[in-house]
Amino acid sequence: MESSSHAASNCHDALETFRIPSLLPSFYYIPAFLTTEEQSLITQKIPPNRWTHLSHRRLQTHPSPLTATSTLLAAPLPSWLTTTASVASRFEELGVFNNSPHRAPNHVLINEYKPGEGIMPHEDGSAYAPVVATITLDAYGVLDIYSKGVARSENAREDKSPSSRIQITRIFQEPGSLLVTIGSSYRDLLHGISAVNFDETLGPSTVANWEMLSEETRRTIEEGVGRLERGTRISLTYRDVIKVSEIGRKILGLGSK
Ligand SMILES: O=C(O)CCC(=O)C(=O)O
Repeated sequence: MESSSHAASNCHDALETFRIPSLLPSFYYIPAFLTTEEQSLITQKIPPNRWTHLSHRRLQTHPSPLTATSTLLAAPLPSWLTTTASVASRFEELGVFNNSPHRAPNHVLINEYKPGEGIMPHEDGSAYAPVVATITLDAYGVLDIYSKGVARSENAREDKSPSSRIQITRIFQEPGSLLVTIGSSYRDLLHGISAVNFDETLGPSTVANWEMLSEETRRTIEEGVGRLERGTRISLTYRDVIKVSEIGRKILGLGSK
């Protein structure tokens, strides 16, 4: 990881180097945030018995799912999610959570997508502070970014089907990369991952962070004339849940993990 010497501050100075220039505002792409060895150290620690199987992916939630009132029952994140490869310290160096209420992540969703799987365009909502740090493990991903507007059909009724969304761009996520989404990028845009076996037409005019990708990645894409075969990708999305209840700690004695 290309680290910064900036001390953590109230803004995101250390992240500025990594801002995706063609995308305003605040998407940051940090290539090679983790080495291949660090990625497999984390992958090996993902508990095999915690998966929830959804129609187009499987999911784990740590330390626990939010309650019906979008509250997190206070409990620490499993230490392997923060200390392996010093992930939490690296977030601090970059100042990723400097402006969030707890100044650190308290919740992690782990998604696994096999080739042909994805997630519909959506927003992450107000339960979380507007900052998400996404680590990509094992295989590349392509995040589609959409405006919240929808195309209107001839009879002027809103068509909210995925194909009617207005796609703005795509962000290519190399294995080991970190993508940080902050502020209005979080609040005002939708994101999704198309459920395909191959990504097509990848290139400088369609991928917002093309210039930030490694030469090897760009060469591989160019050799495939913009076409790339999906592998199985795992994503770790670190967030800060705004409402935290201490009741779990008090009643259930959580927090000893
Ligand atoms: O896997 C990803 O990179 C995106 C996950 C996502 O959009 C979500 O969990 O809301």
